Amino acid sequence: SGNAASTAGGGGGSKQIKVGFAQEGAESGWRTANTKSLQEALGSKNGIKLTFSDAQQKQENQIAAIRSFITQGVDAIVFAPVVETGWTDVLKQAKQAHIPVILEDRDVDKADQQYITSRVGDDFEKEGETSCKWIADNFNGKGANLVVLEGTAGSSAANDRTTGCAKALQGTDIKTLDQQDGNFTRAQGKTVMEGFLQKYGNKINILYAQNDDMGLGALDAIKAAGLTPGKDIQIVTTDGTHDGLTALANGEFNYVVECNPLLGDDVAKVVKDVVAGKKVDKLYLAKDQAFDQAAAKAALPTRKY
Ligand code: GYE
Repeated sequence: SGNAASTAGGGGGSKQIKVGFAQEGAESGWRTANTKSLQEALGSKNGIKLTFSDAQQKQENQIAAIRSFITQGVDAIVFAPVVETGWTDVLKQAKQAHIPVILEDRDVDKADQQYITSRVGDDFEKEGETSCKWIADNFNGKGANLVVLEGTAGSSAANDRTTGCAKALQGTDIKTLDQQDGNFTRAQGKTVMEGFLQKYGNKINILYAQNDDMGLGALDAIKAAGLTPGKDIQIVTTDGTHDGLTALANGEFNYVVECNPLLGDDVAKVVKDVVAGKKVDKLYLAKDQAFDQAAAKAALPTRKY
């Protein structure tokens, strides 16, 4: 009969899981790959019905999206917090509604950890440390000058990369001339680098851009100033997107530390386990590697993002 046919179908009779995913924006190549990974995994192949929202890097938009997921009565909320602080009220509301909250990518601060079931992400502090260890290894003892394009002010990705970098530079003679927020975008990476070049001219030896996109934007500014990126100014970035590794293979970047954005499958597994009442870990960290120019050339043909 019709009934037998419908219960025999793919889901085995188990009902769909409703998930609301509040993404923080669409600012970078990393973010594009991350959104795609989550949209694929939080879909029918895992028995999930997804509601997606893009907050355009604005906390108030992200809070509104989470509130609407609570009103809709989703089974789980996934979100990538644009900044670390300011979530307590909305997270309390989710708790009162008995909706588990799973972070993907960035973290919230200590005070709000009590409302978080689990986080799937990368180790940003280690990324910062790896980036600046390369700088220390190559420039310590040469009286070199560094400028830093930081990611979105108040984001855990930027805060932790800055902390990790400071650790690696401790005890070296590398001087940080300036560090400013480039909001993880190409446009702002370019504008802020133009300002650095106007202020410090050819005193700058090294640029640490906390993501590929800001580094790519800075390339325009450096070339417009008549300097050769990768030579006059050596450049270290984070992410390892296709565009970033291409600049590295071309000799315009010098070192790229990976930040894996393909978190969707791990997030889907955590969501399914939590909804099924299974115990999950508080933290799932992705594995990241680092690339020099030769490694980038080797990796590019099979790079997935
Ligand atoms: O490095 C950057 C993106 O939070 C790890 O956000 C993420 C960062 C990533 O805009 O490209």
